[in-house]
Amino acid sequence: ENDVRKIRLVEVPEHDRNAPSKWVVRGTSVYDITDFVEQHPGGEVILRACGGTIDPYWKIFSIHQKPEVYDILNQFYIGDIDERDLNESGHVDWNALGSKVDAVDDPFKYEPERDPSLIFRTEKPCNAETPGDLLTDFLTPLKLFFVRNHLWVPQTHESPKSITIELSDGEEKTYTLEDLKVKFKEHTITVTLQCSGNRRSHMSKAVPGPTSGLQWDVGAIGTADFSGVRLRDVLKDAGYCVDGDCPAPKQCDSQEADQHVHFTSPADTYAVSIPLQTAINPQADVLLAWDMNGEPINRDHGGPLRAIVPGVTAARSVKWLGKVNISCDESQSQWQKRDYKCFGPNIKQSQVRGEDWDEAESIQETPVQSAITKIVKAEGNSQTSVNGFAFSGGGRRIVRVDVSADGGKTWKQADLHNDKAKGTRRWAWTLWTIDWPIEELKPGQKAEFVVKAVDDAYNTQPQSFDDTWNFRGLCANAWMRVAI
Ligand code: MTE
Ligand code: MO
Repeated sequence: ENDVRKIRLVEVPEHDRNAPSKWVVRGTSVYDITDFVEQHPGGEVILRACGGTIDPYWKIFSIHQKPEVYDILNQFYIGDIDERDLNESGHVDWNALGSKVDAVDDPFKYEPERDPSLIFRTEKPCNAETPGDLLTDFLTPLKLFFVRNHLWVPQTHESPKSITIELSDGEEKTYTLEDLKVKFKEHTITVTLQCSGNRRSHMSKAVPGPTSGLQWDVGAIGTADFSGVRLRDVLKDAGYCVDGDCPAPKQCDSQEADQHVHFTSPADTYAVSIPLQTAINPQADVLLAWDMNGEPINRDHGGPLRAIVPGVTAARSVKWLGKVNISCDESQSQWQKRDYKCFGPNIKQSQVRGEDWDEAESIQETPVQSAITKIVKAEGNSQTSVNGFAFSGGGRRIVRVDVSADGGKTWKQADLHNDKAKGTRRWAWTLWTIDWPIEELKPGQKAEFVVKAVDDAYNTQPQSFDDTWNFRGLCANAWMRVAI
């Protein structure tokens, strides 16, 4: 304990965002986070706290207040504030520094209003899902559409009103929303967006144990008509050769010759990428979208402009989109490199090192999924009606939904609703219903309804979560069971 380095408070402001070594203070401990800044999930915002205390920020960004985050910070511990700079109650006497302690502007002050029937998993940032029994419309009503924000919602004046396309040679072209509307053909496609973490709470009950992340039930999913222009058309206009006599594509040094398209939201600093092959494929329907169910995309869902990547995990459909660029490598962001990847069921989070993350595959197209959303119990002589959705990634249609009332011993096929979806392939979920005659549900005995779906590649869902378990609880798609 004598080895603890004692740091005088006046030294702290010298290690601000512009200094070569950047410090933050939490409580009375000092951390040199220079090497962490680049990996910070929230991006550059961490720089605001450098040269001062991180405490007021963590009060606002309360997602930091958990052991995993304390562990990360502890790796960068360098010493304690000298006792001479503490007040009688043992706290750092920041007042001694005078003007150095600015009030922290709370970026969550300007969040939009939200429907109280959503289930809020966190408030700041807002992560809210649709209750299952309200997921019964083919097109999800906008006010009920799940919200998944990693950070704050940009204010209207902060969100980009134009989009800059940067090609691999660095050449840039910028389009305002108006430019996009007048220059290119408008397309409307029906797309189901599903968060990679949907049904995570179900996976958390599997034998390997709890998973880390927001413990969603079935409602981190929704379907809407999105209107906008094809990214392919815009890339072509910006000078990228998409068809005809194209020169040989740029040679990339990385192992995969494939290039990637990055989507960046400058306002909340979120960024991810998709394969260039998906972006330019005319059958993939990737959009720069401004309308959702016929209305301008609202603030929560990424308006004025967001990327829509159909059939791909919703994390790639970047909201408040401002920049699109082509690169030899995947996006280097936290959300591309250190998240949205599944490891084997034997791997614990603490075992995974940087190289392991680099080698694991990013989730793009998602596996076949289904869920029971609403059960209407039989009254008198009627039938018990079981309802749900089924969905598969990559534009694969749902061809069959099997439902059991006895825990998966015997099965029947559900009626698939005949909702028409717009788009080159099937990017939307299929809703289904099955009515179970009362006499087939043994009186006095508990029924356990189970659902599994089959897509047009004859992929189906795993029976249990035990063997697809991964510590982040991603792609949770085992049979769904509901006992009544
Ligand atoms: N885009 C930005 N700019 N910031 C975000 O936090 N979250 C992503 C994606 N796009 C996110 C984003 C994730 S993980 C999901 S699941 C979807 O947006 C959610 O879209 P929604 O909130 O419109 O339902
Ligand atoms: Mo997500």
